[in-house]
Amino acid sequence: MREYRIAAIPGDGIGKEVIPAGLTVLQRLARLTNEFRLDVTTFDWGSDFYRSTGALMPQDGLHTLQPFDAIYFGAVGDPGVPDHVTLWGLRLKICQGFDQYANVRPTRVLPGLKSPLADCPPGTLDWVIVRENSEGEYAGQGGRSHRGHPEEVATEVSIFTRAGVTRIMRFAFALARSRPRKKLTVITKSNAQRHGMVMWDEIAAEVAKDFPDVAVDKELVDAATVRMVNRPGSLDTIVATNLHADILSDLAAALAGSIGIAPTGNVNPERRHPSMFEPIHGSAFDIMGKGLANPIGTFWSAVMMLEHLGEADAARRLMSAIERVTAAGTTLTRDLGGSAGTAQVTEAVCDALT
Ligand code: GGG
Repeated sequence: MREYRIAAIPGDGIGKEVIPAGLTVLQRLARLTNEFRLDVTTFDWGSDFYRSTGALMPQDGLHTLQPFDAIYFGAVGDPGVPDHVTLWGLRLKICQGFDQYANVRPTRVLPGLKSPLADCPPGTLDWVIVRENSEGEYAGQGGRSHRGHPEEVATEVSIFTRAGVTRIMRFAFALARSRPRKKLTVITKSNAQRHGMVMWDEIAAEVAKDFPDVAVDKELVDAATVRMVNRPGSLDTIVATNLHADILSDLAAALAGSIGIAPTGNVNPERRHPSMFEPIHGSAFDIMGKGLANPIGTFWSAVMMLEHLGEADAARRLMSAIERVTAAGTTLTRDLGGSAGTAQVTEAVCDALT
């Protein structure tokens, strides 16, 4: 029996509802397949932990997480704690501390669900967005002077390194190559941002030489939003900076039906550190504690986690169960036009597992 150590970090808000739901589905699947066991340790890190200790996670938190095979994460964000404190204190600390530089965000319209786009037949919107996850606009560099004075100045410095851009570009080209259409769109803002973004374009052209079978094109980030809406079928794999891809992937999720269904993997491709899987949505305090959260993004993230662990068959079975539930259309949460709650969707997906 194969055994995996999973660190579960529900975090804040609806993270505390969707992660237990995801663990229920995962444990049911493990029992059903009878081929692997999940040894789950849950950590109560997040904003409540911050209120009682002054930090979102313990000082030695990364050391604690290092032996795990994967991290299953919920969300961060709390109305009582500044967003930059929660984000940098937990999610980014793990992503950057574990060099999870490839943030993979698949988006497609699941069976039975509808895109808000007028002209989007099934199969048209099927993208994977690769978000550079270690530097760029999230380098954390900058500062403020003359605080509170009319002369106040704040700088937010984006840092792009040749090594950082090359490795994410190689990752994105390889991912594009593994998909049927073998197509990569490189997103920048290299008309206005004339240093780092121009280097992105140059490195993309260099890496492309090693992937002659991948069709590559370039798009400015503003034009990319229009193309996602007007010509969704013209895109397949997309690579973009930390900030650009964060924004594009929220749009992508909405165009696929709801941000509640969208998964992500924060991957350390060299496997020197555990990778982390989470829904892309945040803590959604407005619906917290009501049992209304859509757990599908968290279930789909579990599919990605299983793939990462090498459990391809279990991953396929879980994805099929999710798709059976969306296709039936009878047990959907409110964001998808239904009236079911988290618990009902969880039960429906468990029942659909074969
Ligand atoms: N599960 C994703 C999550 O908690 N996101 C919170 C957030 O504020 N993310 C911003 C970002 O990743 O740039």
